[in-house]
This record gives sequence, C-alpha cells and structure tokens, in this order.
Amino acid sequence: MMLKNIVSLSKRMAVRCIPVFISLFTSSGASSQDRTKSVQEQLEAVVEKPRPVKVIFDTDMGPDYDDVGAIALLHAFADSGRADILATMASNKYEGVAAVLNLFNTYFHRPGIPIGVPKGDAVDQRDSQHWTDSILARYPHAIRLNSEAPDAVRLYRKILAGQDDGRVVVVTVGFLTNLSGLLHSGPDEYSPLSGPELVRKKVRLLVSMAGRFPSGKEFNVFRDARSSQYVFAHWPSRVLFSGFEIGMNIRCGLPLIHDESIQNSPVKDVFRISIPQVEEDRMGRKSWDETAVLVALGGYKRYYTVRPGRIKVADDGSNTWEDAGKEGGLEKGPGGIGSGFLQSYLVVEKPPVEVQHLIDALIRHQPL
Ligand SMILES: [Ca+2]
Repeated sequence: MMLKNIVSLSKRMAVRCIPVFISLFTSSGASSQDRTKSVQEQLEAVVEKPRPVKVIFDTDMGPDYDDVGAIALLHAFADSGRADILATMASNKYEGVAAVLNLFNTYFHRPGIPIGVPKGDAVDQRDSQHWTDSILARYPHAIRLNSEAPDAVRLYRKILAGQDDGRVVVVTVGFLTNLSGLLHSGPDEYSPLSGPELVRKKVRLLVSMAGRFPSGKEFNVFRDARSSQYVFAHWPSRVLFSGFEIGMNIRCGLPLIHDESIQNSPVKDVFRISIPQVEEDRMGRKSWDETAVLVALGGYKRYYTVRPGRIKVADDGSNTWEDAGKEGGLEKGPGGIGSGFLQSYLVVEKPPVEVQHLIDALIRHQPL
C-alpha cells in the first residue's frame, strides 16, 4: 500500500515537474484581522493560482496513435489544474471515434466532456493496428455510436459562445475539417456572430500539429487539403504550428509499455499493441501530436523558438512558408494589419530528447 502511494506520488510529481506549474507568491501585508484567519485561509488569499487554459482538443484519433499520447497529456495538464477541457472533437468520422474519445475521457474521470463529430464530408479512416477495437472491447464508455454525439461545428459554436472573450485555445492534431466548417458557419441559436467573428472574439490561439516547415507535405494538411487551405488563409487569430519536423525526432512510449506499475490503462494498451507492429516504432512512436498539446498548455519557450510569417497551402495540400520579413509587414490579411505575425512555427532550440523525456513522463500519468 505504501509502495503504491509512493508510486502514485511520484507519478503526480512527474506531472508537476512541468516548468509551467508556477505559483506566484505576493506580499500579504497581513493586518491584525488577517491574523485571526487560519493559515490555510491566509495562504489561499495570497497564492495566485494560474488560471487554467480553456482548451478544445480536435483530433483524428485513429490513423496514428500519437493522438492517444496527446489526449493523455491533455488530461495530465487538466489534473494539474493547468487546463480546463471544454470539448474533445473528432475530425475523422469512422464509426467508433466518438466512443474512443468518450472512453479516454471516462478513463481520466471526465466522462462528461462534450464530444463532437463531423456530420458532413470528412475523412473516414480508422487505425490499421486494431487498437481502437481492442480498447473499446475492454474499457467502459457511455457513448457507443457517432450518432449519439452532436455535430462538431455546432458544438464549437455552442461552446465558444459561452466562453469569456479571448480565453479559448484550440489544439488540432488532425484535420482542419471542423474549423473550416466553423469559419463557414453563420448565426444560429447559440450566437448571432458569424464563424469568423466568433473565433476572433473567443479564440486567442490555435495550435496545430500541421504542415512541414519551411516546406513539405504533411498528412493532417493534405488529407483534407481544401479545409486546411481555407482555415490557414482565413483564421482570424494567432496560429502556432508544430510541424512534421518537430515530432519526428521524438520517440515515445517505451517507458510507458515497460512500466509494470501501470495496469488497466487504455493508453498503455494502445502503445503496447501498436509499437511491436511496425519495425520503425521499435525505439518508440514518433510524437507529433503530443508536442502540440505540450506547447499549447505548457508554453514553448523552454524548448523552442518560433518563426513568424504565414503558411501557404497548395491545392494538393503541400505547404510553403512566407516569412514575416524585417518589418513584419505581410499583406493585410483577415486578422488585420500585420496579420503575418499572427502565424508562426516552432523551431527546435533544445535537443529533442529533452522533450521526449517530458512526454514520456506525462503519458504515464494516470487518473487521480
Ligand atoms: Ca493525429
């Protein structure tokens, strides 16, 4: 029992070692009246708790399993108080994707997180390793069919309309299908604003695992190229890209599958099932999607710098990059003057193995 507690504590500490978890202490200037308060009350009065990031997670959750690592990180940040998960959206519509998202949210003791799925044209692609079938057969989930989940665009509008201005961070680790739908949406029962107006008002940052920089062709962008093209040309708030080149050198999952203290974990099962199936994953799975969650909720400055400019997506889904230039003066775009600065991509500053160690610790996080 004691060993279990120590293991549990060490797991929590692994999460809490993230450099972003900073408590800010200020001078209390305690009066005699204050001294009658309990120590706990006085501490609560002077400790400024960091506000959790209001985050919407948008994932294709299937063709690759770094999405599973990403949702584990998402819940680890939520358990630390750093994130408030407003919704988990699917950008993929294979039957079962809503159930898989509900399964992970349930495992992390947040079964009520709203789930949206695309109801119109969307990619329909499941996993080749059969990890989705395996975990759906083993772990509880209240949602069975995609038809039980609402349309993702309508859910985006409903949630954004209810949030304070400029507070929401959207993280996409899949296709841009839903965000294109959102930008094309008009007033409805949730908001009199158009999609672009709603995003401009409510969303302060979009972090996308998308693209390859300075140029290339990447799955999340080319799989629904038209949506990617539209979103990145019209998104009216800041965008931070974690490109293909960031995650490809981060190999995670081996410490997770070899950690005997972790039992009955769908996260571990997915990596345990999938890693042995591909020779390329023998040293761990490349960790594209985890990096997007990490920088969205933990910040990027410890490991990366950013290059400002604007992405250009071609019809075939390949992308190039236009630097912001010395004056930051790209053409006047949808975000207003200097909108070129609204987009940037991560540039590696520290050895990727440092991020790898951090992600390997975070994906071993277990429900509190
Ligand atoms: Ca993905």
